[in-house]
Amino acid sequence: MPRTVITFGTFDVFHVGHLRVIERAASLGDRLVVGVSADALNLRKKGREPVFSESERLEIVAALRMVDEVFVEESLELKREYLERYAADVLVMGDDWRGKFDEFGDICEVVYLPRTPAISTTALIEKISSTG
Ligand code: C2G
Repeated sequence: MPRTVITFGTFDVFHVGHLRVIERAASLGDRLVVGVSADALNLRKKGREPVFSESERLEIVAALRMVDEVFVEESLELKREYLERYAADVLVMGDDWRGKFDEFGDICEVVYLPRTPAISTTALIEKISSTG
């Protein structure tokens, strides 16, 4: 049986920290499914609109060679449903989410990977805005 890995994220202003977590997630199994946060979910979570729209972010993530399937994550509350729908064997998240998804350990393995230091969408937005 192929091992399915699933991960979630906004992946706004796609950067190398995003790429690395996706690469490392893919290396943990045979098939990688990525849930990309809906614009509305992002607004609720972070209080701002993403720079790139949901369909643009989905298109970018889907184009990566290690990604097999993408879908829109509509709500954080639906995580169990998504894990079941995609028959996930492993849930991977960056360690900023450490402990937050442990409850799903009954249906899959839950792995938190270290974040890539010193890069974030917020820092990039600030850097770009301050570049005159
Ligand atoms: N990430 C990372 N290193 C960074 C920045 C991000 O490893 N320097 C990881 C995060 O830990 C996460 C993924 O990249 O696993 C996507 O990050 P975000 O786009 O910030 O995702 P987030 O808004 O946290 O959405 O259901 C969970 C949410 O949808 C996660």
